[in-house]
Amino acid sequence: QAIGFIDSGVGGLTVVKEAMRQLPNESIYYVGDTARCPYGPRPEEQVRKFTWEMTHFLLDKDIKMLVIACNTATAAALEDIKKKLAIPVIGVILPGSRASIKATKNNRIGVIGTAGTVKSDQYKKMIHSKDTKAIVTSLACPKFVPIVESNEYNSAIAKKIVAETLRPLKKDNLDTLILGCTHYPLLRPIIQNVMGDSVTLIDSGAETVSEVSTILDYFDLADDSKSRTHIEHNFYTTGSTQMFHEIASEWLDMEKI
Ligand code: DGN
Repeated sequence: QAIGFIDSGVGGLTVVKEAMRQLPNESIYYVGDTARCPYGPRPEEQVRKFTWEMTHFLLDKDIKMLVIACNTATAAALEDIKKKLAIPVIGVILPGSRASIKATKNNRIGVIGTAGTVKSDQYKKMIHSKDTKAIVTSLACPKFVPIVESNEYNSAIAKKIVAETLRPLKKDNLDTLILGCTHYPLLRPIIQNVMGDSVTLIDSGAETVSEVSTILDYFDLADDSKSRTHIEHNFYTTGSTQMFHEIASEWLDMEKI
């Protein structure tokens, strides 16, 4: 049985990349709702509906665990989906929050994400529920996802937009910045360059995969490498397969997707 991953587009591939590294014996089913991306500006109710649609698609494939590899969808739908499914379900916000508390030394944490994620205030709430001292600054970066989805994440225009968007955060003396959108790790080198080396970037997706591993072990669901005949990775998109394929094969460094 495979682990299911869902995202509004290619962003969840950053989580899958980490899963392939940390959990090389696991099969993966991925669905990206590229046709309806971005989710960021959509009403919460609609994001919840779309997230359920992807979830049902993957349940039909008989997955053993679901990773909501999208912050916007996690904020809108995790609690609802978790309550209703019999398999383990995990989102990306709690693992990212935990990692930021661990990383910060001056208790100044920044969060960047979509408008939906920032509006939900879930990172701030989560961090404060664990560590009341931290000062959390959030910033919506609605221009970032379209740059990634159009495969321009290495371009000069990407550098310009990231620098302009993150400028307001520079005055906050942050030592930790959560990449609160799974698309953002593709922009990581540019974000790091803009924020400077003194700021630790937290990739919520990568943190999530460490927790996936713990959950698989806990429920005795991990695939035993010795008994495996082959590992299968299946990727689905609701949008252009060509663009998805280009980004996926480059990002995941896989010939055959
Ligand atoms: N990758 C998604 C996230 O982590 O929030 C959002 C992308 C989007 O739909 N704007």
